[in-house]
Amino acid sequence: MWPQAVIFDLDGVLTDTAACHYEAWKQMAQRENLYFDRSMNQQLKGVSRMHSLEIILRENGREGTYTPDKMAFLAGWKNEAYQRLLKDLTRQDILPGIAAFLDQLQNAGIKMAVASASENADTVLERLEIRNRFDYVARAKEIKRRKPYPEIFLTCAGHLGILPKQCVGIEDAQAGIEAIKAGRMFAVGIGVEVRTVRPDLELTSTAELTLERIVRGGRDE
Ligand code: B16
Ligand code: MG
Repeated sequence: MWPQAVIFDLDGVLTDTAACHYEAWKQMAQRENLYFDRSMNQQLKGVSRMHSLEIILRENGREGTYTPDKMAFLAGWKNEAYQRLLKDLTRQDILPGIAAFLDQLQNAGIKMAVASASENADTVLERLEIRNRFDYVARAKEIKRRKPYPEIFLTCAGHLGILPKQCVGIEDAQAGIEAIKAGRMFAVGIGVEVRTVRPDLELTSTAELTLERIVRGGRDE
């Protein structure tokens, strides 16, 4: 039977926390008199917290002007603002088609994991009331080489005890697709703006996700 496991990205695949990240970064930027807008927020998709801050400073021509302590303080400040916003997240914020897709995978006995760059992944999944659907949730803090390196997806596969070629990865960011392909897994892209590596199966919305489509895509490979 193929696949034996499906590994999900979180933001942009299971839910859309980008709006909360935007709001929290906006508050931090206002505090620091930095410019921040929605197009800058787009660049932060799937990017770690500290790397996101570096991008915001670079876009403001302030790269290298903050001490590591100040950077850590601001990243922490943004995270507190973000966590306050997460309190409003509910089951209603699960993206279209995901609940039915998780049921389908569970009924087929397929293992499930989450490979997110977010250190708040557990909290987000709890708020969405789907934490217990996953056999493993990667700890972003323990991942040394972030996406586009395959480490986080391979770590998930290892914890599930499933070979990479039996795994499917689902991502909305180009770096995530590169990570899945570098891990030799089948990649499903959700609305990915392809600049480098193409997903094996390209979908425009999570509402299109079904096991049949993935299995068909795998056969066409
Ligand atoms: P945190 P993903 C990513 O989630 C977000 O897309 C990105 O905007 C965020 O900076 C990153 O998580 C880290 O999140 O500050 O909560 O640790 O797409 O990898 O699920
Ligand atoms: Mg994402």
